Formats: sequence, C-alpha cells, structure tokens
Amino acid sequence: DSPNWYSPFTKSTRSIVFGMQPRAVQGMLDFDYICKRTVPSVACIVYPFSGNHVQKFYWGTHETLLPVFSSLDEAIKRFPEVSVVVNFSSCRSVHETTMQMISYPNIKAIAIIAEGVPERKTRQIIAAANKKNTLIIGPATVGGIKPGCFKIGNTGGMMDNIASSKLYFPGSVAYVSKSGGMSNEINNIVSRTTDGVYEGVAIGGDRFPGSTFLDHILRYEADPSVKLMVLLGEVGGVEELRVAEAVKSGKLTKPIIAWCIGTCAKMFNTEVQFGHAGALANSEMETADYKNNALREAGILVPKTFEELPALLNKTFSDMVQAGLIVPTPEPEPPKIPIDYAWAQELGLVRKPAAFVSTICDDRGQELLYAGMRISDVFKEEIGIGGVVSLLWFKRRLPDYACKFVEMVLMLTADHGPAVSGAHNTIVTARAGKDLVSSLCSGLLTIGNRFGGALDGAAEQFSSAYDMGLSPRQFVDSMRKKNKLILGIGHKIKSRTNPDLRVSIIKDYARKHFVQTPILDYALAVENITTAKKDNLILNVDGAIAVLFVDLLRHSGAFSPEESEEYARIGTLNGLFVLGRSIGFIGHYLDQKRLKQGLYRHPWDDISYLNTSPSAGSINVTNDRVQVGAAKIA
Ligand code: Q5B
Repeated sequence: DSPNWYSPFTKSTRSIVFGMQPRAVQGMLDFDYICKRTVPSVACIVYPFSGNHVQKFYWGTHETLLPVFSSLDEAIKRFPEVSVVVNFSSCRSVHETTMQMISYPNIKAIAIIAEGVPERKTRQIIAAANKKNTLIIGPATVGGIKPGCFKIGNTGGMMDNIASSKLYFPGSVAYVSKSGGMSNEINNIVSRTTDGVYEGVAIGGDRFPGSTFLDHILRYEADPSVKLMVLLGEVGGVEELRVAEAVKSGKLTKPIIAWCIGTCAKMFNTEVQFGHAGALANSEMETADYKNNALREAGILVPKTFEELPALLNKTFSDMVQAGLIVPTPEPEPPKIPIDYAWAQELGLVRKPAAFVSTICDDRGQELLYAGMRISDVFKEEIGIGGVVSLLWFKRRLPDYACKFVEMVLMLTADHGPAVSGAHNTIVTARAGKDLVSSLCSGLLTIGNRFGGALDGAAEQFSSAYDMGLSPRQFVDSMRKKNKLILGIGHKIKSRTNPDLRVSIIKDYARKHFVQTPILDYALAVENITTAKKDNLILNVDGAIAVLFVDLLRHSGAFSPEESEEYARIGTLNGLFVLGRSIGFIGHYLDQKRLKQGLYRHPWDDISYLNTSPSAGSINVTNDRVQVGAAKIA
C-alpha cells in the first residue's frame, strides 16, 4: 500500500485541502467512507484567512471534526504523513502557494484546481516541481480519482454518480483525460464495458498542464495493476502525439484505446476555440483528426467515431479476459451511500414531521406572501395596516369597514399620555439607560386586567352574560355577588361628566358601518347601571373595543360562530391594545432619549414609609430576627 512514483495515491494517502471548500472535503470523506478507508484522506484544511479552528463534517452518518490551520507550515508540521495537497487557491495566489507546497519534501503530488493561471506562472511551477520530482495535476482541472483509494476534490461528481460509475472499487482500466466532464464520460463508459476504473486523471484544459498525458500513461504502464489504458484527448496541443511516439518507440506496451475530441472543428470555416484554454488547433498537427490518425498509425486502438469507443473498449477488455490477461475484479456489494438530508428531501426520498407549522406568511418564494397575498398586491390594492392585520391575524381579507375599524382601534389606543402605567414604566426603563426593546417590553409587560388588557375579559363577560339571557341588572348584580369587577367598566379619570372621546368615536363608527351591535348595546345598558352608582364606572376604551370586536366577529359574515368564539378566547382583542400602544411606548422611549433624561428616582415624599415608624408598631423582618421599631433597624 506504500506510494511510489507510478502510484502516488493509495488507501492510506493523506492530504491537505488548501482553501475553504467544505463541499469538496465532504465529497472526499464520503468517497473514503464508501471505499471503506479506515483513515480519512483529508488530514486537515489550510485557510489563511481565519484563525486555527475546527470544522464539522460527516464520516458516514456520524459527525466528525477536521482541523483548519491558517498556515501551511503548521499543517505540515502537525500532519507529517501528508503527501498530497489539493490546492484550491485562486488563479492570483496559486503560484505562490504551489511554490511553497513544492518546497516541502514530503509533498509528492499537488492538484491545482484554479482556472486562468497565467502560462508563465504555470511553467515556473512545472520547472520547480520537476526539480523536486513533485507530480502536478492541473491547473484548470477537477483532479483525478483512484477507486478504493483516493479522490481529488470534486472529481466524479456527487456520490450517486460515483456509485453508478462503480468508482468505489478498483478495476483494470486506467485513463487520462483533460477535464472533469470528459472524465465523467469515461468513468461511465468504463464502468459499463469493463470491470471498472483503476485510476483516472484529468490533466486540465490549459495549454501547459503540470503533468501530461504521457506522464500518466507512463505511470500506468509501470503499474502492474493497470491492464488497459484509455486516452481521451482533444483538439489543440500535440501531447497525444507524444503518446503515439512512445508506443512506436516501444516504451508503451499495454493496450491503449484513444480518441481526440473535436473532429467537428473542420465543419467550421475558421479555427474554433473549444471550452478549454488549450482546445484550439494552431496547426494541422493540433487538429483532432490529425492526432487520431497518428495515434491509429502508431498501433493505438482508435475507433472511427467517439460513439464506437464503448464497443471497442468492451471488445478489447473481453478479448483480454478470454486470453487470460485480465482476471476481472469481482464487484463488491454496492455500498450504502449516506446522502445529505436536504438532497434526499429534494429527491423525494425522505420525509419528517416539521418542528413548526405555520400558516400565515411565506417568505420562501420570490415574493413574500401574507396569507397567500403577494406583498406587491398588498400595496397595489392599498389594503392598509388594517388589511395586513386582517391577513396575518385572521388569514383572510376582512370587509373594508372592518379593516378601517382595526386601523381606528390602533390609532385610538396608540397613546394616552405619560401618566398611564405602561408609558410610565417605559419612561422609567428608558431613563435607566435601557435600549428600545427593553423599554418597550417593560411598558408592554404592564398591560393586564386593570390597564389596557381588559379587552379579552370584557368580551368574555359581556358576551356570555348576553348569551345567557341575563338582563343588564342581573349581570351587574351577579358580578357584585361574586365580588368581581366588570372588565371594561371604569376609568381612573374619565367619567360621564368627562367622557372618553375615543369611546364616542368608535361607537359612532360602529353604529354607522357595523351590520349589528347587540353586545355594544348590552354593554351600554350595563354602563347605565354602573354609572348610576359612580360617575366613573363608564364603558371604558378597553370595554368599548372589546364588545364591538365581538359584534364584528359575530356579524360581519367573515367568521363562523366557532371561529369568532375562538378568536375572542385566544387573546386577539388584547393584541389590538398591545399593537396600538406599542406605537406610543416607542414614542415615549424616543422622547426620553431625545430629551436626554437621566436616571429616574421616585421622590421619598411620594412614598409612605409605614414600616419605619415605631408608633405604628410595624414589624421588620431582617435576616434572622424579628425587630420592632425604627431604632432597632438603625
Ligand atoms: N368599581 C379602571 O378604578 C379601574 C369597577 C367597579 C364594578 C368595575 C377599575 C377597574 C376594570 C378593569 C378595566 C381598563 C382600575 C381601564 C385602560 C386604558 C387607559 C388607561 C388610562 C389608557 C379604575 C371604586 C369603586 C369600588 C369598586 C367600583 C370600580 N371598577 N365596580 N366593575 N369594573 N376596571 N380596565 O377608579 O363600592 O367603592 O368599593 O379595575 O376595565 O386601562 O387612560 O388611564 O388608554 O391608557 O381606581 O384608558 O374601574 O376605582 O378600584 O377605586 O373602585 O368602583 O368596586 O366600589 P378606580 P376603584 P366601592 S381603561
């Protein structure tokens, strides 16, 4: 299993991936796993732009960690067994990084993936590598693959492709091509016509590749496990002709099947530059036709067309098997390939219950949808904030008058001065130096049964009393008997003589636009009774909004009876006050910050310190004693 000049990649080859290429690294580890390698082929990653850290990858179905170093030197010191570097440096930095890699004696092979490397720089790399006997694959290549042993970067594509091309166990055929696409073609053909690929290298599409067709064919010639070779060349350059010469001179004796792509170039009036930088014939000798003929004349097996290559390969392989020159590798059980969940889901292979269910908004497509309505239509149809609330809270478009009502509620509840409990807390919090969200939350957390959060309770109390057929008087008496306050009734400052205009505004609106207002009418009858007792026991803003919303839910025709009952039950109505009053709380926060108000401290004279007076006989509890009176406390 030890590497040598003709076999640089073995089952125990370890590599460094230079550059942050998690997909390529994962592909290499997946390949290792299905080939049953015991040690991962990637020892570490080098990425100069981050500090040393670890990255998570899969080893089969389990997670594992790979170290990432910012310096190549440190990586090589830490993993002296590494002999290969897969260099993903950009075309701008690849010269410098490759030169550094070549300087380490234990680095025997470097794959250069970058395209667009200046030819002058490549030739300098080649000269330096030749001096150190370092194998360079590329530039402008996907790399290469040695089934069962080692895969360079993204070679072979995804795992299902690797499995279908049987690249997880070694066969008897070694090939050399120019690019990843051409290699995939050959992988597929070889897997269907022979016992499989032994090794395949794509030398890259540049005019000056770091290693040539002949370099690799000579390695294959020397490797006793290679029985049959395939060369897939292309228009441009004369490297294929060197292989033909090597056959003629007797350096190469193993059967070779070859083809140069680009025979169609003659159909064009001018010379054609094919996909690769080097794929352009500068002379007759560089045309695909010329090279195919030369290869044929040298005794290499060249089909008439590329389409005939698989049949020729199959026949050659079968003849060699018959002649006892190849003992086909028995095909092992196809490996189980772990696939990423996201990919499996895309293929429709897996399903899992979602952790969340959401039905109101969808941000996955090109356009944001509110309950199925495109955000552009939200504006085109000018549905307003009331329309948006109707979509996101109720998943439907409410009638215009209802959307307007929602907007009125938000406007009416937006603020009621700095003295109310919630605004006070927002202000105190802002002055304590807290941020907007904290100050807003502090105000919002004050909303409850007594302040601004009486809507849900009011809706429930009034509507169930109405539904039970209780007269307003019976309802008030029953609440008094139970010692319960009627939610939605009473105000600290508003009264019959100092009416709350906010309540008048929505009452008037509802009377004009609502289909029916039976719960409002019922609540006003209750108000008549409570205000007879005390002037401030009016139907307050919470109560008025609450009963009107019940009327809307029940009579707008937009909700079924079950839905209106559910919306009233699950906190929707308090949500209206919370949403509206957030506007005011934010205003108070900004106001305090703008006014640069300092820390608030409540004045002593506004607090009754009842517990410090001995005459009051109050009791103090300290850590472990009960004390009576102020003297003892001091
Ligand atoms: N009595 C609102 O109380 C207030 C009674 C009642 C029967 C009642 C109180 C109350 C229910 C909760 C409610 C929303 C605490 C209010 C709002 C938003 C705001 C705020 C702003 C804004 C006021 C005196 C006597 C006692 C009580 C009786 C009082 N309420 N009886 N049902 N509901 N209401 N909250 O004035 O015989 O003397 O013992 O809890 O709907 O939060 O602007 O400030 O926009 O920000 O302090 O508008 O009514 O009255 O508690 O001293 O009671 O009346 O039993 O009778 P007061 P109390 P008695 S709107």
